Amino acid sequence: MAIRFARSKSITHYVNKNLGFHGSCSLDSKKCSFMSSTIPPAMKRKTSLSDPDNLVASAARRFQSVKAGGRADYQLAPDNDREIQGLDFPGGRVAFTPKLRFLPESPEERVPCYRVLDDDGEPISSHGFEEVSEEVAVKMYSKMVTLQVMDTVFYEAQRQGRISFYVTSTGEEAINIASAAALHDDDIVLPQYREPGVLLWRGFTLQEFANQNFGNKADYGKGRQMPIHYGSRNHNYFTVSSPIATQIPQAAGVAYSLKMDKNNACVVTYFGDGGTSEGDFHAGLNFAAVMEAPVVFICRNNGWAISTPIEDQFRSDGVVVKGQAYGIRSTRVDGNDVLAVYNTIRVAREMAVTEHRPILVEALAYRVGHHSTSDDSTKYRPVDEIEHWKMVRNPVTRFRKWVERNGWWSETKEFELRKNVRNQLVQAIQVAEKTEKPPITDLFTDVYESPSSNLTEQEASLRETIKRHSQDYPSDVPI
Ligand SMILES: Cc1ncc(C[n+]2csc(CCOP(=O)(O)OP(=O)(O)O)c2C)c(N)n1
Ligand SMILES: [Mg+2]
Repeated sequence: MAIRFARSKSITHYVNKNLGFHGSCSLDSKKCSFMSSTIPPAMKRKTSLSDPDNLVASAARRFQSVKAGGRADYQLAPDNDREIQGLDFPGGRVAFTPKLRFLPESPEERVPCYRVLDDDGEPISSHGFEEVSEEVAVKMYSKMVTLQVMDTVFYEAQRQGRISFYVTSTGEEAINIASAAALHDDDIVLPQYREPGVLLWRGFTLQEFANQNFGNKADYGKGRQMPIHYGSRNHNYFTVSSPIATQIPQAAGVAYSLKMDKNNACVVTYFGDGGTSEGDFHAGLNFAAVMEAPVVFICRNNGWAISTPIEDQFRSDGVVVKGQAYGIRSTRVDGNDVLAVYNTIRVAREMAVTEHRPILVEALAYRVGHHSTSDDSTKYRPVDEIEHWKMVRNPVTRFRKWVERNGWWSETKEFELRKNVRNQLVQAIQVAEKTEKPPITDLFTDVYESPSSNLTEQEASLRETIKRHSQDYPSDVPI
C-alpha cells in the first residue's frame, strides 16, 4: 500500500509537471485488418477532438504502452491547444466525461470475416492475398485429401472395433492444413485434438498415426493415451492433452521462453469455441498479452462444443472480440477458405515473431462430423444443417475448384491420390495392428527417475491381479 501510494504520488508529480507537454505516440498501423489491441472499434469511429464525447477515445489512442511493474508512460499527443482533464491513473491517463455512458454489450456491426475465395472457389478480389505457388497449392490440396481419407479409414476402423476411439476433422481441413502451411517448421504447436493435419503437413507418417491409434510399441506415448493423442518431438508438436484448454496458458509460457532465448520462432496453439469458456483461455491470453509473448492463438470456432451450440457458449460476437479486451491484436477469418487462412496465419506469425506479441485468430468453420465416435450429433442438430456445410461449404471442394481452374489438378490425379492414400492407410493399419503392445512395465516409467513406493506397490498389485485372472488378460500385451 505504501509503495503504491509513493508511486502514485511520484506519478502525480510527474504528470503535473508535464501536464500539457507534447509527446508523440502512434499505434502500429500495419496494413492488415487485424483489430488493434488498444482501441475498441466504437472508439475508432469517433475521431473528432472537438467533440467532448471523444475525450475517452482520444486519450486511449494516445496511450502508448505500459509494462507490468514499469513506470507509467504518460506521453500525450499534440492536442490542438486543448487541455484534456483526465485521471492520471496507473496504467495510463483516462479522460473525464460529464456523460454517464456504458459501453454497449455488442458492437453495432459484427466483426467481418476475411475471405479470398467465394463459395465457388473464385477469388473475390484480385488483391488482398498472397498468391501461393503451384507447388504449395498442390501440396495443400493433397494433404487436405489425405486428411479426409485418413478420417474415413480410421473412423471405419473404430466402427469395426479395431481401435477404441476416433475424432474426425471433417469440415476443418482448411484450418488444419492452411495454417500449418503458413508456419515455419520450428514454430512450436500446442494442439487441442482436432488438428492432426498440422502434424500431417509436417511429415508425421500415416504409419506413425496408425501406431498411436493402435497404442502399440512404436507409439511415442507407449500406448498410455487414448487414440488421437498424437505428439512428436521431431515435429515440434506437443502431445494432445484431453482436458480442454490446458494448452492455452502453457502456450503463453512456451512462447515466453522462446522470447527469452531470442528464438526467431513463435508458438501456435489451437482450441475450439468451447475451449474459450475455460478459465485457462482467459489466463492464457492475459499472460501472453502482459508478457508480450510471441504466440498465435487459433480458435477453431466450429459452432459446436459436443452438443452445446455457440449460442449457449457465449453472448459476445464470437471469440475475436475477446482478444481486444486483453490487449491482443485479433482477426476473424473464413475457416473454409484455404487461401484466406493461409494468408491470415502467415501475417499473424510474422507479427508475433517480429513484434513479440500475441495474436488471436478466430477461424469460422463447422464441425461436420460427430464430436467423436462416442457421439451421435443427429440427436441434437438438424441433418439439413450438417448436409449444408458438408456439400455447399465444403472447404476441400472449394479449394479444388481454384486449383483445377489454375490447371494444376485433374480428375485423374484426384483418383490416383485417393486410391494411393487409402492403400497406404490400409497397409499402415495392418502393420500397426500386428505390432506388439508396449510391456506392462511401461505403465510405471517416465514420470519419476526411480519409482515412488506407491507406484511400486501398484505395479506389484497389478501383476498379482493379472496372475489371478490370466484368462481375462489380453494375450498381446507383454507382461
Ligand atoms: C476440462 C474439460 N471439460 C470437459 C471436457 C469434455 N469435453 C471434451 S471435448 C469437449 C467440447 C470441446 O468443444 P470445442 O472446444 O468447441 O472443440 P471441438 O470439439 O468443437 O473441436 C468437452 C466439453 C474435457 N475434455 N475437459
Ligand atoms: Mg467447437
